[in-house]
Amino acid sequence: MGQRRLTSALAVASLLLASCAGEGSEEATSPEPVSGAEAGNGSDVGNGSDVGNGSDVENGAEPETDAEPETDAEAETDAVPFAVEEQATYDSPWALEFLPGTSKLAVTLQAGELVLHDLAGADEVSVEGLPEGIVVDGQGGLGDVVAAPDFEESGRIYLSWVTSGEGGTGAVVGHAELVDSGASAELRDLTVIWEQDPRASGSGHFSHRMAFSADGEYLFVTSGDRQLLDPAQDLSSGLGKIMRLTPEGEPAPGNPYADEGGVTAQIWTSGHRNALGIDLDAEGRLWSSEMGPAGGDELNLIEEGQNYGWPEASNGEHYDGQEIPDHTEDDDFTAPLAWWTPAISPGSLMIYQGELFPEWTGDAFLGALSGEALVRVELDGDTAGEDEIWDMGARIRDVAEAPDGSIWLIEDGDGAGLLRLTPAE
Ligand SMILES: [Ca+2]
Ligand SMILES: [Ca+2]
Repeated sequence: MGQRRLTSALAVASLLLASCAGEGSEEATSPEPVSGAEAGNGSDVGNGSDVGNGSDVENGAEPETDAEPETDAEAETDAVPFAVEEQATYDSPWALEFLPGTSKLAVTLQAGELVLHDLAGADEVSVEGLPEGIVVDGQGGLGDVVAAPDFEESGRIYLSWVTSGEGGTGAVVGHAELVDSGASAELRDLTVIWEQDPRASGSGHFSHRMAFSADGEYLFVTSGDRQLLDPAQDLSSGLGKIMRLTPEGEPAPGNPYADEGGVTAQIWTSGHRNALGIDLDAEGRLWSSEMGPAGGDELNLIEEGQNYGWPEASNGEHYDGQEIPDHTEDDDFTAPLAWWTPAISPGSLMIYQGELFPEWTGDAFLGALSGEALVRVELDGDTAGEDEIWDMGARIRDVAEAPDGSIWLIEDGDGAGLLRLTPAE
């Protein structure tokens, strides 16, 4: 606790950006990285990706483990523009949420534990009354945690996790009242309000990240493609979509396919692979980060009814080398505003609204898993500009903004550090 870890890091080189539609179709045939990553930029992203080596691709499904990337490039160290202090460590944490009006940071652990970390220094508390039957396997487990817009009055939080049932596994979302007495804490009236539909076999690409709209009226939930690919283009399937729901999990009124009923009525956008990051900017625009296959990780501006292309278009390729046409201007898909090849594996997204790092207000921050980095992308209105990639020397699972404007990261895996970033002296 409080141990100071001097971070050094990579500098980095703006790997690319600017996706530029249109720029790429012929690059699809090239074995070279499609974009960015000039030789010697110090990035160690290697051939990293969110999944394995792709050798077990069968039946159109994709491999699913979070494999360690090759890290054969020499990292050129350089001072990162922030100081890093480790606050605590956890085993396989997944998500961070600062609880409004309190000194508490909620941390989910994939194995099915919710911990309250007190910024004021009181002992940590493990919350009682977590859901039963959480499936902890592969990418599955306890997932995201977000505070309801009226948390300060209601104490309500939303959790996502993976369950199994007829048809296989699938993500669910529930809400509960968090009652925190200081020495102990519990969830009351836990109610499941949404189930990923359909369920599927395997343990990958649940996504199940959540964010509330700026007015607090709607809950966005990312629903991954479960490594089945084609359902992402099928509006009768709930997979490969971003859903817009009421706070009780009903399809939001005014959704683009509201008249269709069923799961289709939940859909806000389609053509997603594994959207593990979602956040709003100060103007209320919704952004999402998405893991591509081999390359083609994306930062997307999420707008009603748009189709983001997967698996018909991607700036990456299939793991077995099979081409996927790159995004172009005239393919009827919405292209990413920033993208990365080779993969960095963005597992989280936070749009910074604080003042502690004034030059970064309004910018997007992505935690990179295989890239073992924190990535900043300059946002200006609805456009994305340059990026910076800072080597953190560990897979980054989530990124969050604290009430004081400091940036907090949580590493991935066992013994993962909870890191507080403040401006360098
Ligand atoms: Ca896309
Ligand atoms: Ca491609």
